[in-house]
Amino acid sequence: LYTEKMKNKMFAVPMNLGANKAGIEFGPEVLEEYFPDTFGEMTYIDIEKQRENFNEWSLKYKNTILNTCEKLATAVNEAVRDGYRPITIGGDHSIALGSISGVALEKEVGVVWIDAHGDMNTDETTMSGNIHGMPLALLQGAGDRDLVNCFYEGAKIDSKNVVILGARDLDVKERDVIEELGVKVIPYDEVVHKGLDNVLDEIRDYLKIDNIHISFDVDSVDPEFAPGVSTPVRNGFTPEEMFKTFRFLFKNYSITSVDIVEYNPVNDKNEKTMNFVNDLTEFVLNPNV
Ligand code: 4U7
Ligand code: MN
Ligand code: MN
Ligand code: MN
Repeated sequence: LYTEKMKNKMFAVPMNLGANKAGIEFGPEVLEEYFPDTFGEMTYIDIEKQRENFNEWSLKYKNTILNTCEKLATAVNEAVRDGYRPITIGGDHSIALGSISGVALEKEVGVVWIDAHGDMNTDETTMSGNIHGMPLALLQGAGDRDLVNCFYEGAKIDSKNVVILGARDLDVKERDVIEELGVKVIPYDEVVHKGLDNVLDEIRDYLKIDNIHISFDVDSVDPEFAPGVSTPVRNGFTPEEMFKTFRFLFKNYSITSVDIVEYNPVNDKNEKTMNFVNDLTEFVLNPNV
């Protein structure tokens, strides 16, 4: 057992501006209402609307997102310094800029980014202008300077310590950013062809760093099992595969911190996604590996 028992501290960030779509902001409150035992102790980061420059179409709601990420980073950083494992419940994926910045000031971390998408766009490559498609590039120092300098100046993570797992919807220019930075991508296709066990062994050989932050986007899971997201993409993980992946990561690395993002209750069917997110969060809070 690699991961020591750590006290958890949970943060809720009801942000939807990074996705620019309604629904994701209700994630934390719906989870808290249905599963108070799991989500009853969350500290909410409130979202203070900032004045925006709407001529910057490629960075929608940049100022409000940056302000929120800096508040989250401050809270997460304090939790890490106090010996907690911060768990951030979204909200859209833009908030990972805050959570990871907060951890990275204290510890050198690698990142396993579990997602149907790469989230490696910059303001120059994006086709949507939505910042939730950019956080992983920003954390490596690529993209808008103000966002790159969130919480403290410069890159927060080293590209060689990053793995994107489960991708199946990468934009053409986003691929160039991935290639330039040299980020390892394991598309979901590869999981199918090689088998999950082999892919996980490959990650263990590749990521030569003890501290890992897991950034989990619910849309990594197949929409059959997790329809409650804003940007569903077919052919993704089964819930069983995701539990196996989490068990593997907790067993082999020191998991400093976790994000669980992009759950959208408005798009859910039969509460499938909500139940899955609760089960996964329960594992994260009490990982019996
Ligand atoms: B998520 C997209 F164009 N790549 O940049 C973009 F396909 O956090 C999607 O992974 C981004 O859900 C998805 O807008 C961001 C699009
Ligand atoms: Mn994402
Ligand atoms: Mn995604
Ligand atoms: Mn999404």
